[in-house]
Amino acid sequence: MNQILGELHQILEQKFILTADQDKAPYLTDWRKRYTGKALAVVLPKTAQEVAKIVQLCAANQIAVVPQGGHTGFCGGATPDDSGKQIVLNLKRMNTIREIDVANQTITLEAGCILQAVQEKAAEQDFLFPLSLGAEGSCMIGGNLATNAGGTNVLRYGNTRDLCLGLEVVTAQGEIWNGLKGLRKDNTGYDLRDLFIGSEGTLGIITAAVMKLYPLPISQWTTLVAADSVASTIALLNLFQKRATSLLTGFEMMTQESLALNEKHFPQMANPLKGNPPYTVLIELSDHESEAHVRQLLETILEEAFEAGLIADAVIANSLAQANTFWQMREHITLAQAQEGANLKHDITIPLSALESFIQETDTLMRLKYPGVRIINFGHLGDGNLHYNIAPPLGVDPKAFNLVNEKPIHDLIYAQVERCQGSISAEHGVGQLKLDGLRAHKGEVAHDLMKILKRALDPQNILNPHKVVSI
Ligand code: FAD
Ligand code: 2HG
Ligand code: ZN
Repeated sequence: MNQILGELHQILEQKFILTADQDKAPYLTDWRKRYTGKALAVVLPKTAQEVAKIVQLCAANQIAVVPQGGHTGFCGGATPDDSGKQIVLNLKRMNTIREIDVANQTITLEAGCILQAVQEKAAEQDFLFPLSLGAEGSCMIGGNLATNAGGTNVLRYGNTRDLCLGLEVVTAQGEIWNGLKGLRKDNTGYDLRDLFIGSEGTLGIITAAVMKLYPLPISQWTTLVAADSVASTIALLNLFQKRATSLLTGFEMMTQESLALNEKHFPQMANPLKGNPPYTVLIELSDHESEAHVRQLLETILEEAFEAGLIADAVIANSLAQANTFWQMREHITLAQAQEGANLKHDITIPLSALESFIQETDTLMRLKYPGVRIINFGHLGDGNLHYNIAPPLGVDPKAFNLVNEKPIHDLIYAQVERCQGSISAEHGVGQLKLDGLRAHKGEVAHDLMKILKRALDPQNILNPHKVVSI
């Protein structure tokens, strides 16, 4: 092992090879504090060439590499195992925006760019980079691509995969694949880019990307509305889809119980809607015409929704600051859950036509089998993506509760997901958290194909082994 560290010094300056426990520690525990691993070293390369040389060295010595961005992932994908033999390769020093191509409406950037910095850079040139999620102040574009992150704008702009036109990737053999063409059409055989996106560092290390940019909307209106049932929220979504079409950029749902937890930990996040409605929906419209045009449209649709009995109350944000407060209320649910203690996350997608039945049946089963359990259900309803998270009954220690109940609760919820033809991972990925459940969920043929791909691209199994699929 000392020999490897010695050879790493031929590639990187000493200060970019972390080996002391206190220096490595921040890179070894995930955001949820669910996983803590050990590492031979944490390395911080600055260029794709350095990444390639590190991978070559690891390949020659059969040492596993765990790629890492902002380490905000929810599935333990960026945390090494506890052998102390793996190398964590964090990309944060690769944070250069290489180019904004105004005519092509693209941005070429390195994997370690922080998402929020990318949004800000794009806005400076009057562009929107639409990927947006609660962790945007610390997650990195390489991590977003590797997890195919979703977030709050998927409804209009798609997930990270849809925003990507090209990639630069270091392969498991330590070669650099330059696929950084910013083309919107390119049917030249297998789509390698799509293979790496969402592969969570198991097939290659993403070092740079070309991403799409969009014109910045000139006006956005955000509203919170109260609904009584899942059926009404879906009917409301369909109404907005019909009347606002592509102007609809956000449609997020929060249950009463989710917002109560928010208010407990962040009293300033109180719901401005009266009477704690069963469902609070955050809706955002974005327009390129005029402020008056979109405001008028919003009011007309809300009126129609009132008349149809779909909503009971609505508050339209009267300033950007108030709109931000509405969004913060939505995004603080994750933080409120973290404050409350460990919880069981279920990041699932259900076809919208089956959503009501899923929630009704699953809520009933959960309350029957686990009396007092708190169902913290919220999410990107416009995408059919629920965060159906479970917290123990009040006063029960979360760790003790999860120790006994984690598996049966996952089994119960995932059985309902299968019944409804949904997905057990909508946007957070698989990592190590869902490794075991994946085979049953994907089916044998799909799972075997995934293993064949992994073996073909990484025959030595050195890239993030035992994440996503085990070979
Ligand atoms: P990491 O956590 O560092 O890594 C994630 C995975 O990608 C790991 O498997 C890692 O090995 C791999 N990886 C990282 N960088 C590379 C690379 N350059 N090349 C190859 N593999 C790599 N996710 C959503 O989808 N939607 C949300 O709305 C959302 N909201 C969140 C809110 C909060 C408060 C938090 C803490 C997280 C949220 N997430 C959300 C989860 C997380 O932010 C995303 O998964 C994000 O894309 C991870 O980026 P990261 O840079 O932190 O990646
Ligand atoms: C969100 O949509 C994130 O806010 C986090 O995906 C979801 O905390 C969660 O489970
Ligand atoms: Zn989410």
